[in-house]
Amino acid sequence: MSDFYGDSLFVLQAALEEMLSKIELVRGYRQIRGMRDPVEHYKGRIKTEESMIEKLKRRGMDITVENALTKVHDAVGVRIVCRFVDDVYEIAEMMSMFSDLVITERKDYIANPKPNGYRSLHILALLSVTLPGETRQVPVEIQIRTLAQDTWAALEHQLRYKKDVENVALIQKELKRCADEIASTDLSLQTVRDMMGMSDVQE
Ligand code: 0O2
Repeated sequence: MSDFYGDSLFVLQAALEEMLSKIELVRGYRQIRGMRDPVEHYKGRIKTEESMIEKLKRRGMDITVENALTKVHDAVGVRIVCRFVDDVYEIAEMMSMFSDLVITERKDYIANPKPNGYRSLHILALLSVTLPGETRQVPVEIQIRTLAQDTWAALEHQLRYKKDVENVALIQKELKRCADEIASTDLSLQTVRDMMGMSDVQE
């Protein structure tokens, strides 16, 4: 990946490590207060060179590292998967409390799903990465969603890149139906959890 990102790869890696450690901090902080761990799992990645170049081209931008790090916001991305919808917003709230992570944009595709049914909360932020003698502002994207939303997104993502799939229109329609059912079931599960008095109990 250093072919495209060059020396900046080092900074992106530092930013990714920092983001993953912030997620662990949030979990630990809640744990010592006896609060439920809302994070089912999480992962992070540096956008591949191919994917970054494709995105720059799609947006009609020059293929430069400068553009990749300033105009595209997800060179560094983390995805946090939660069990319940309210966990998504709780984690978002806690991630926004770090003074070295400044939120620049919030895209709530749970409240406002994409036409294909995609649901997820996206937070774009600038992370201050401190290096010897300098501090860099690195754009990062935080995607937060429920387990069911994540399963849906992974399947839909595969459809995009899979070639020779028959009945694409039918599959898309079915995916949209699943997305709506998931939204409804996610809320029902949350209601059941609350009825059980488990909204903030450590398991
Ligand atoms: P990858 O391979 O996951 O990194 P744009 O990509 O320009 O349309 P923008 O402005 O960067 O969109 O932000 P947006 O739409 O919020 O999407 C950013 C990322 O969210 C995408 O990154 C996907 O990871 C995810 N995403 C957004 N919409 C969908 C969707 O309909 N289905 C799925 N499965 N994922 C989605 P990339 O760069 O597209 O891809």
